[in-house]
Amino acid sequence: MRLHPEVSQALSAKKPLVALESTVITHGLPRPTNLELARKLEETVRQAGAVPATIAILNGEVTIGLTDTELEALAHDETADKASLWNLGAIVAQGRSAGTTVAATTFLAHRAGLQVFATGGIGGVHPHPYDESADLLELSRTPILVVSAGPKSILDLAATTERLESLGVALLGYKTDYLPAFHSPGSPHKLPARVESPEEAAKAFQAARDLGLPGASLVLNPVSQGLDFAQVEGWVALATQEAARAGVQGKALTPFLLTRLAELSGGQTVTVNLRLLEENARLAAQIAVALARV
Ligand code: PSU
Ligand code: MN
Repeated sequence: MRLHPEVSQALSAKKPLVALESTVITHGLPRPTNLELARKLEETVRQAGAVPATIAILNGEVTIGLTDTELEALAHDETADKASLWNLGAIVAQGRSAGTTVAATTFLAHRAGLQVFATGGIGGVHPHPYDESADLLELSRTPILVVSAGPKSILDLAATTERLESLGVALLGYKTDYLPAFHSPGSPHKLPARVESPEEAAKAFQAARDLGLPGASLVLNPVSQGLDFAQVEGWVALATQEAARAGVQGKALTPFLLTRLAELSGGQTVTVNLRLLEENARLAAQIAVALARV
């Protein structure tokens, strides 16, 4: 595991840090938007007073905090894999490069000693039988705070909410009582708790840690200007049918659906995806700053 010098300094000085995932760079967004976004997220975290640490696997090396040159290389690398828990060891052993999913980033960020992580949307339960993201399991056993705009809209939200409850993942609605649905700010699914500020989120996370709860605290941040829930549902239904017809499955499914949603919506889902990623990075940095004071 290689830490960027700025990241190790921040860790020893107990300065606020925010981990960022990289599957969104390698598989979640079109090029060259992916690189612009990756840079923008780091900048957003800095402006809010924290140190960013984008996590990825570079030529077999787990890297916590990429340099700008490394960020650029990863964003251009069309051969980069998508690293989750089931292929992490093999990618490292074989010297390959990969973006890390929420599951892999959660695992690696926690191992490196980081407490706060920002992403766009988490993986969850797909409508396809037995397709459930490893994000859920990893969030159930790693005590880290993750800021997202909810489970991605391509998922079965009711089932994902039930699984999060069963797995004991702490859910905190950020200024909302209902689960945000990634591209849309709301859904009909009621959340068990709500916080009104970064300080309150930091305190809830700290309390869960002090109690020794094994899982993550998921701060659910509704996107400020999102898309209509029913409209997104329509595009998702269409894209899901296409994926089934084309035989797309496994780890290729999420990237396929995100790409099709972008096309079907005339780019609207990408605009919203970028907005929510930035908003989540900002909130995560504010929470990391508050946590450093708790
Ligand atoms: N958030 C985004 N875009 C993405 C992802 C999240 O805005 O591409 C990625 C995350 O890395 C997440 C992954 O862990 O999609 C889920 O993939 P799967 O459903 O195959 O577990
Ligand atoms: Mn899957």
